[in-house]
Amino acid sequence: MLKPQNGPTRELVNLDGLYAFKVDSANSGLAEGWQNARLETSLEMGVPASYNDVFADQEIRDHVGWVWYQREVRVPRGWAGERIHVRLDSATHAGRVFVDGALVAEHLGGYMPFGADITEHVTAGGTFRLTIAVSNELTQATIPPGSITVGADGRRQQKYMHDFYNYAGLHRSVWLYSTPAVRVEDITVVTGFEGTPGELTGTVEYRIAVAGDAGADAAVRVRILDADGAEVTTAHGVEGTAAIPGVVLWQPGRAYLYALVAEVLDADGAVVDSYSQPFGVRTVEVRGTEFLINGEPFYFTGFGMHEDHTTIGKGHSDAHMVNDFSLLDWIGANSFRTAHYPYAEEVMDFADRHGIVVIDETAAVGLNADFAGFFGTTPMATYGEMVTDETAANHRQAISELIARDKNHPSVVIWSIANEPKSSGEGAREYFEPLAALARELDPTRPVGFVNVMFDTPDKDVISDLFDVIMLNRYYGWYLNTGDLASAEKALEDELTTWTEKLGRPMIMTEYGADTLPGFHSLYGQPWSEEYQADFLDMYHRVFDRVPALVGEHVWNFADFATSNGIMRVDGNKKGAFTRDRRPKAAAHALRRRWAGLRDRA
Ligand code: BDP
Repeated sequence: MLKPQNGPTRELVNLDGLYAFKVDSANSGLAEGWQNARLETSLEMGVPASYNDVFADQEIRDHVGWVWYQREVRVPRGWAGERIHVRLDSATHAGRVFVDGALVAEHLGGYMPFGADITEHVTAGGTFRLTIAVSNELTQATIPPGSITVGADGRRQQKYMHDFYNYAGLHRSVWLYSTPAVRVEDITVVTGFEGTPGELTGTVEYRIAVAGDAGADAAVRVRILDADGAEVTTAHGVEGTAAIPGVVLWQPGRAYLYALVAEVLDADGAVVDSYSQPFGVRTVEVRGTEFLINGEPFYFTGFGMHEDHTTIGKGHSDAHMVNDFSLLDWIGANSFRTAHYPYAEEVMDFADRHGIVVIDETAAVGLNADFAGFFGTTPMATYGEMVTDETAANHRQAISELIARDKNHPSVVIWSIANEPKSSGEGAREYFEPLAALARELDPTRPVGFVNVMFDTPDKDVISDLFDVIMLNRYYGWYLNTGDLASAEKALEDELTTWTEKLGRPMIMTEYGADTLPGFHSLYGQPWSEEYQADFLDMYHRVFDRVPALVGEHVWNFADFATSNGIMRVDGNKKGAFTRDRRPKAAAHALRRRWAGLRDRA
């Protein structure tokens, strides 16, 4: 699944900006054929952004179902004879795309790109009406799951078992692009290296899929360019291995990117299509209780994050992204987890270019009936009741699409296939065994994991042995032993020791954190105070430093974020080291002392 790009044989037009916008209050737009005419509305909406917090209108914020976006698009006149495609980087959670009324693409799952070849529907130099319907509904079958209740007054309400607000809309860019009919459709790059330090040779195994009828005499050429654009080697054929003598490795904190330029050549050797795929040469491996990048032990410092900002919600914004990465750098973080869904491709590209390590997660969050009380949803007894075959099919799709989209990012070192699913009791193993196998089959080169919830301690969990790393979210001192860090310290260390004895695999603390009200100070170790958050993290760090198999710490969360309404949340989740508008709490300074110190010693 290649990201569209400008190149010698391809052109790209960005379709972000203002769209006519209409809320489908009765969810009747499809039946009434809104796609066939100009939307009757005076509202406009900016793309990319979540629409929920943009209007001063509670009905829009609380709407459950479809909303519609529409704009006119002009196709560049130079595109005659080319294939013309539309691409949405995401539509949360379901999208339908119409070109002058014709349905050209639809997709379920809110965090993945999709699109269509619309050549037959448009003309170069002409215009068309682009209409996009987006639904925010979550059901038992979707990833993430949810349920819709209907009140006595007929109002529909969306419930879900995850702790972040169900923002919706076109969160990422929309594109129109051209390609030749015969084109590079996909590229897979797997890297390695051999030799001794100072004289390393990189190995680049590549596989290229070509679409269209290339003809028997067509050929594929691969050119590998270094970061300055100088050609370092070439290869021929749709798959093969190229060597890079004197390779510069991609390393955490020291990124180095090459480009693999895949070219389809016609019988005369002329370039028909060309696609430039950035990649880094690095390896990832789990050995015993160690997590190795390029053969060297790596210790993760950083956060579970969220795509979340005031007003734009989950909308991608380059400036906000740069700000977040700048804060990660300031605090000394070397990594983050894309909790609890795949992030915008711009984020992954930025991490690649800046040497930030990523745990890449699917949107499978909330597959856990034990949270029903917390989120006020119906409790369910068994796995079968909680998830259906359709859930499993959508979960497989989520894993497959994530790996297809992100497989070439050197920054990605672990696939996280779920956050806090129920991993104990009947049905859990049957559900997860095929999913772990699928992730490994699709990418045999990266460790696979899931994030374990605090209820499913090593005595109860029945699936962790299926995975390469143990990723744990723990809240001793917050949800358990609230305000009692001495008891929490003992409980935490005991549990980590038990995991080590049970599985002997590397462990990453993927969440630990305490809600904190900025400006609330206490001499008495009171939960919610800035002092308590700092002491809480400090206690965890003491324990981590005593447990050799613990190979990483990701604080929950990078910044405060929006959640659904509930008596456990005051204006959202406040476990951020930064506030929602990215001001540091006391804990941020404490983390900086620890992590920047660790980084400088490395
Ligand atoms: C964990 C979840 C995370 C929550 C966090 C919390 O993985 O999404 O926001 O707890 O309660 O259970 O703050």
